[in-house]
Amino acid sequence: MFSEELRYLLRGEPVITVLTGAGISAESGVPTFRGEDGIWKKLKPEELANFDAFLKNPALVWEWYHHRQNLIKNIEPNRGHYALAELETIYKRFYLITQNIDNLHIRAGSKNPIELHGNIMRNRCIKCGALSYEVELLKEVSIPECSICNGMLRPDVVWFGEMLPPQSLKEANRAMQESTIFFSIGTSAQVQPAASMPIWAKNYGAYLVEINIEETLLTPYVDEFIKGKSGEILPVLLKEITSFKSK
Ligand code: BV8
Repeated sequence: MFSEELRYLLRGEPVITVLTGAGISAESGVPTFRGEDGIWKKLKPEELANFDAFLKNPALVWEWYHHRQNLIKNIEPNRGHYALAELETIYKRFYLITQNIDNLHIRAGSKNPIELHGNIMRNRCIKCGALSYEVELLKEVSIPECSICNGMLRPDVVWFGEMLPPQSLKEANRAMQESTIFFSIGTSAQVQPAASMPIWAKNYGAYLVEINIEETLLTPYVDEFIKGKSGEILPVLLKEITSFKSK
């Protein structure tokens, strides 16, 4: 399943960066965006996942996020998330960059994922900027308000047309420049700037591996494409690594 080249690099002291997308959470039951049951099949992102839509109809946008928060509350990380959390204990230099807002990497034990697009379990006041975590408390409120200044709360996620958090971008840039192996896992590689990160890492010299159930826009550029479900492939990768690391 894995090339000799990849095994050789993993046996050494690589700097590993992993970029994940919605595909890594699919086996937990979180709908992806472009799959058969994809979120964007039913809803148009421009109608919901952008600030203008929010200002126009905050209650509708909140209804969508409350729905997604409720869905995510009832599901568990899968073996792919846990394998990545385990890998970061084996390799000293390991970066996890995620496009996902579902909080599943943190729940699986990943220590400090670089959350490019924020986290659905955190809210932010559009007036004073205060962050709040009492998502559960606010579930029934159609437009939650800030407990500090009574301003309107929004989900602390990055919408289309919004800049990514500067600190996350800074950490992601460092990971791209330093990585010797870059894994792109469960992403259709269509949303910028995340979609360009594997290419930048490869241009900086990383060995680029893609894990996906189907080819993507990125596939022509990767050094190694491993077809399959991340929840099945990552535990096998972890097992191989622990076997030669223990020798
Ligand atoms: C930005 C959070 C600078 C919210 C998300 C015009 C004006 C303004 C901007 C743009 C513009 N034109 C283009 C842009 C840039 C825009 C963009 O890229 N648009 C795209 C659609 C063309 N990007 C932005 O706006 C970004 N900001 O550029 O700022 C700027 C600012 C102003 C003006 C100009 C520039 C911000 C983008 C962030 C948007 N927020 N999420 C929320 O979720 O509610 S995006 C959201 O969609 C996700 O976070 C993720 O990034 C993306 C979905 O992609 P994937 O994760 O890849 O999921 P997808 O379903 O597509 O694919 C799943 C994959 O998994 C598939 O390949 C499938 O085969 C695979 N899979 C399935 N099951 C498995 C599996 N693989 C393995 N195992 C399995 N079991």
